[in-house]
Amino acid sequence: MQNRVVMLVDFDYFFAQCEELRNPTLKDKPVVVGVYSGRTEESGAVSTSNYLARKYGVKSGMPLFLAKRKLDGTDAVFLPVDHEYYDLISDKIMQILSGYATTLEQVSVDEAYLDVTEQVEGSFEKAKGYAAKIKTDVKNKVGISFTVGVGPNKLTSKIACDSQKPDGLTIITPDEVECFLAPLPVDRLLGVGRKISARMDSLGIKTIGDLSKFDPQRLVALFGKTLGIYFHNAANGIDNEPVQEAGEAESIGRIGTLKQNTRDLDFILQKTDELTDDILKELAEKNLSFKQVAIYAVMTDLSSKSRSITLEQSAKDQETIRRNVKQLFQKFLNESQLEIRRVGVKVSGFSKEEPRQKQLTSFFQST
Ligand code: TTP
Ligand code: CA
Repeated sequence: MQNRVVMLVDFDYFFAQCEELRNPTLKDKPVVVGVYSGRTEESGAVSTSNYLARKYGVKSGMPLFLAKRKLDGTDAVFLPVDHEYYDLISDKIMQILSGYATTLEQVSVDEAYLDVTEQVEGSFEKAKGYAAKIKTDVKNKVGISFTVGVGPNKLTSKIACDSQKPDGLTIITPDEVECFLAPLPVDRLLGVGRKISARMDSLGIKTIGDLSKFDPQRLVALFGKTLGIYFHNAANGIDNEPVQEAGEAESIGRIGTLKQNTRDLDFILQKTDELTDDILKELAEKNLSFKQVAIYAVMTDLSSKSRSITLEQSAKDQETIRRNVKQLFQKFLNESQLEIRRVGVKVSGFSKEEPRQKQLTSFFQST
């Protein structure tokens, strides 16, 4: 059997990079994106930060007041999380990535595995150029950079990806897997948390290499059959988990920048019509109907707002999206004074079209 070529794509400092994308003046400043708990002005935690802020010791999960203290005296910018916006950017990138792979498995808002075995004909040499091409394409189309790890399975590509960030590209061929993994600390393996790594440490297992040489029967005796076998295989770079398409996307959205800032409804609708057509293409490909339509607007002061509407019945046509987008923007313009800079359209609440006959049968079965 031909070996697999699996890629892990992990977007760099994602939330913070999205913020830099909509406001490029942030690029040379430390940027911290956080969740504000609202109790006091300073209470909350850091979601992520750009690499400049990380140089000052800012880390994900850190209390915001601590991050503020570390960045004292710099021109650091603190922003609240804007999931709607990050989701739109993420959707756009995932859509591009899926065109480059036989299967794409999205694991989080900023991470996806791609099985590209066919595309590169099983060659890791070709995979290098292929990964570089995907990076350039996404950079050109969306403006976001990411890191890629390539290996013969998910386990290896994940660890390869983590080994060099940001904007990294690390390739581990099947021959290199053992040497690559051996010197790494054992807690780099998925499933080896603090407790287990402490236990392994007491057994003299510090590196993945140590674990790979440890008697597998003893591992089973110590950790149980499932975990014991998993640890033995993982340490030896063995992982047969396929790259699996997850269920359908929860939403399909597009976002675009207007040629000029405006409050003119017709001008806005020209852009949203373009975005709508793009969404319709994807809906048709996936044979989906939607039940919610949402709009998104980024204002000239870079604040952003979204509005949505739930339909009485699922729909899949252009007219329904256009009509609701128009209504939502009409209402929105009445409520806001600012000019709009970027606009987005999103549909969600999907159902798959079923043949009428099948619908009837399931109706009778359930009564
Ligand atoms: P990560 O991929 O862990 O981090 P990152 O993309 O910010 O940085 P990099 O990959 O370059 O190291 O997480 C992805 C996003 O998830 C991140 O941008 C923000 C969010 N996140 C949190 O909200 N809280 C957290 O504790 C972590 C780790 C991430
Ligand atoms: Ca990331």
